[in-house]
Amino acid sequence: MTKIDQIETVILDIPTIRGHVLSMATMRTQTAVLVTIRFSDGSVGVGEGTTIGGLSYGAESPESIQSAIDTYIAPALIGRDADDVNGAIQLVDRLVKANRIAKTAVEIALWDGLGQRLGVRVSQLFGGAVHERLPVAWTLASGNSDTDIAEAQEMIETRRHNIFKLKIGKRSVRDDVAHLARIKAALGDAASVRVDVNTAWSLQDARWGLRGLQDAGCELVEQPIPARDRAGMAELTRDHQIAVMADEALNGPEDALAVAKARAADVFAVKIGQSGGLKRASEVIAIGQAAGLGLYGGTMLETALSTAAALNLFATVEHLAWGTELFGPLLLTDDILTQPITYRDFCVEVPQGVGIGATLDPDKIAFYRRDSARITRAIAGE
Ligand code: MUC
Ligand code: MG
Repeated sequence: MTKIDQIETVILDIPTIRGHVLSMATMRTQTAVLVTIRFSDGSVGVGEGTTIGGLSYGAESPESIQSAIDTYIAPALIGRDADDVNGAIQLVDRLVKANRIAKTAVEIALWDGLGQRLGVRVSQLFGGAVHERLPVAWTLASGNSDTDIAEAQEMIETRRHNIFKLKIGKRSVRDDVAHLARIKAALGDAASVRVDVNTAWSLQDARWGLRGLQDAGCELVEQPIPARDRAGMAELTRDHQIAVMADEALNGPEDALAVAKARAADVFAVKIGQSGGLKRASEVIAIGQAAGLGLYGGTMLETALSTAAALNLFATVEHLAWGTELFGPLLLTDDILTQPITYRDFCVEVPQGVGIGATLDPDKIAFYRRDSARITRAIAGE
């Protein structure tokens, strides 16, 4: 039996190409928790757990992700059967409440290791890829409408993106609607324009704001109001034609079922980290599909590592009606893989390599690591 021998975590801080202005934080660096699992047969799996803006987006921070893994998840898994990924997921779910991003980082590394040992892509472990490329959005979040328009036009000209998500919610609703309207008018039918409010509006703001966005040609609004206000989300979904997408409201399959039952969204933003891993994300997808909702491949602005993992899962999904936003690596000044993910013709390509298809560049890891690695090891003889 191949065993889980050693689990190592490292925090990486990588600068972004520009300030990324969200309603709750402005990002100038992105921080990823990198997990490396070494197995008794010499195989290795890698994973990543990443959030946005420290503790401003959700309940986990990079530091809490690292400490949850080092203190609770890694000791529970050391010495276990490496191929029993479902057993590991179920054990960790029993021992550790919430902490979905931490669980995801470890789970990705387990799937990656299994794929490496079997010589197959992780998509194969989920039944096989039915897509090799997926549409990919870009987020306009410079904080300035003119800069955003120039950025979008360049993306369209170079055929990198023609779907744009605007980050709004920091300014007044009136100013945000005017910002969207200017951008949509400048881009016209060459682009699909959507917004993400990241929970910043009250229900009152949203009642008015959704009408303005819709009239200006915006196709979709993501999480306009707080995640817990399911009744408010249901009202907005019912009363407006613009598609309403749930993001922060979706923390795993249980939330997915509750949101679907309440008809509290038209679309699910499926994030592997927020779902609690690839397995739980596949369950969120199944619930969305069964409820007849649209699906969107979301991101926590992860590096190419987690992006590769997400691509392996999303490649197996029959229909992602709203495409994906797996552009995380492009927001960073540097790539941590030896072979970057390919973006072309408005799409992102599914990696071809075994496992998640991501080979880390050791020099880049050494350069961006915040401090020395923390390692949990099997004790000899155990
Ligand atoms: C979010 O809330 O969806 C995804 C793209 C982006 O720019 O921010 C993220 C997080
Ligand atoms: Mg969002």
